Amino acid sequence: MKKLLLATTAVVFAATAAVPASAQFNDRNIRVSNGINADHPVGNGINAMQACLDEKSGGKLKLTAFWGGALGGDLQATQALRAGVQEAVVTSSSPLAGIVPALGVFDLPFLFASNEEADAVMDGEFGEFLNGKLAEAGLVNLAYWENGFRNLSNSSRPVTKWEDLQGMKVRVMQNNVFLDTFQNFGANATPMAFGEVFSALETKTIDAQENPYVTIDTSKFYEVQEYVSETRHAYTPFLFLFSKPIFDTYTPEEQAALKECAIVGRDEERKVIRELNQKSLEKIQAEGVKFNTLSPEEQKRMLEKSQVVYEKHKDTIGADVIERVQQELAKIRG
Ligand code: TK8
Repeated sequence: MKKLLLATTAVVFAATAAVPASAQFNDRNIRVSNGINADHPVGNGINAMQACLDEKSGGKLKLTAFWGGALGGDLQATQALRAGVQEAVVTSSSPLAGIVPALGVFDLPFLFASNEEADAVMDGEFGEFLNGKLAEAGLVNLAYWENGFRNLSNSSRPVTKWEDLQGMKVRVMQNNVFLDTFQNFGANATPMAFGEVFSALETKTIDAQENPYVTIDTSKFYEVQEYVSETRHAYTPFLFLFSKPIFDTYTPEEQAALKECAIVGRDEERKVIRELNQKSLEKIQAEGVKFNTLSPEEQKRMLEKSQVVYEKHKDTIGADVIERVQQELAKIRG
């Protein structure tokens, strides 16, 4: 009997040690806003993040994802985070350059050449440096996920050189670097929230838009576009942002779990999106969209043509910020 009692006490002790005390984890419903749809790899990332949170918090930290802009556009959702009325958003950095100008660095045309370069910059010192600026604006960036290299789709003609963009009505994100980049190529650039893009393409209010293949696939832009050109003119990260006013009320254990699990989600999302990229392109083509690539010479020409955009936005983004990222890239490139 005594032996049994001892054994039971040991089990009880072991259990209390393993399961976090309730003060460390509270029931939290975390609303996560997304502009893209649930079948985008961000969905896989959120599932992986949730599994990680379940394990760490004993089921107390719950993510509820909203898709297709159901909670409003990226910018609107981000402002709700800053005001402390919504917990989280997965957003491209670009629409937020008005809030944190340094984020505009990622919009500079042809800055990154590969996923590996982007990962190294985001997950390294430079990413941390920008996280500091986001925190000052009331935003905690839990991790950098991937949106990816952006390509152009349109309903008019194949784009094989920048001159082909002349007069084309191109939707750009709400971001001045993108606006100037496309205007500089002679396009009629129109800033627009992501949620309006499909119907604007459908009604031919605009001719073109630019996004990674996975978005052209999962947001069904291929239904209302005829050409896709592999321009890879910019890489945009997704930021997994949390409201700082809300985050600051969470316990240290909750905060740590969110940060660690956002990294788990990031790794899953990046893995899935990179597998899907080629498949999405194949699907878009199978749906009848005509595909072309750009020659390396043309990409170089476009970069040269874009130097005025680098110059023009140097002061807004911060010359120090641009220098910093270029130094990082030089290190990575060896
Ligand atoms: C999704 C957006 C989108 C972005 C854009 O919410 O606006 O074109 O690339 O994927 O963040």
